[in-house]
Amino acid sequence: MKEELQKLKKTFNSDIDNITNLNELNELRVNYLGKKSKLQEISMMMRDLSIEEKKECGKLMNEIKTTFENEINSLKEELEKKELEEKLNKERIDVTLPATKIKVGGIHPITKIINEVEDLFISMGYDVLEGPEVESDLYNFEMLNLPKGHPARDTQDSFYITEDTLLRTQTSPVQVRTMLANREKTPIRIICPGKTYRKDNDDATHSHEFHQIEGLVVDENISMSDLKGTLEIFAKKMFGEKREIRFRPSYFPFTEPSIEVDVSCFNCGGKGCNICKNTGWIEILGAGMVHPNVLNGCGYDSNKFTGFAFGIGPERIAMLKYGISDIRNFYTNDLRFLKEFDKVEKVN
Ligand code: 2NL
Repeated sequence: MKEELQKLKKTFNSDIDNITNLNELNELRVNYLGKKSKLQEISMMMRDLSIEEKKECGKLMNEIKTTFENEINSLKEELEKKELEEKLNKERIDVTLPATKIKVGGIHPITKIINEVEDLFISMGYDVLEGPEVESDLYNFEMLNLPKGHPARDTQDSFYITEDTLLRTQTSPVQVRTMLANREKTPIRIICPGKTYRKDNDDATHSHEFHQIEGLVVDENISMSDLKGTLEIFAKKMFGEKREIRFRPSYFPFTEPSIEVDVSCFNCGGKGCNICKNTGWIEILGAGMVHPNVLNGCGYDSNKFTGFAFGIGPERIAMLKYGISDIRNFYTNDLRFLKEFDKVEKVN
């Protein structure tokens, strides 16, 4: 029996040498220490031995069993460590690899201009108001001193939806609505940004869909000099602190007097260049004192209240400020244009 045990030890030694992973090791444990193992078989045979022999063999058997267990356990530890290391090696992450680029959208140039203008006028106490793009003929034309048949309606060829609804040609109907809702409550200090529509043939400088930011101030004792001071602040903010402005007489049905406003050229400073067409001045917007007919029609007694209004074209401001020569760039959504533009921050 002793020989049996020695033999078993030998085969165990050679078997354990061939173990390469935990599964094989587990099999080995079942083979050598399990209920149907060789060791168990030998211990059954011990029943027929004498007490002396039982003692001796039992001792040897326990020693062998302990050796098996110890060897299996230490190999188990070794293999577990090895498998963990392999796993960690395989799953190693290279933290120095460049990260996947996440594409972020930019702010559209027109939105940028509108935000900038809004911020400026909010800082001067104005409210920002929006209104419907589908308007009534009444608010879009009639209340703005443009009765049916007025020649200025022809120059604003419009998209009519029904006989008396249309896509607004300017954002002034928002201001009309505001005055009507407040009736002699003053002051009114608002700017109204938004989309506007005119039946134009699109080219480099015309678009049938464009934006406007209109401003309106109504109170007692509002004069042309308030308008001039306000627009000077606007011109300096948008085109640089050194800018000057000048007023030229003009005509709009809803203002009297009406003016066009020029800013001294931000490119040549007034000397003359191709941007200002050698005049030293660039037209930036139209404005005027609110026509008495508009004030009266909207519920403000024109003998008591006066006001100024102005209309800014964000497309025109963006084209000047960022040197864009074709208005269609704003609407064709070419990412190369929008991306390129997003890098530009400010003139002067
Ligand atoms: C332009 C400049 C302008 C106004 C818009 C306005 C609004 C009300 C009353 C009086 Cl409610 N005026 N807006 C005034 C002057 C000019 O826009 O180039 N328009 C075609």
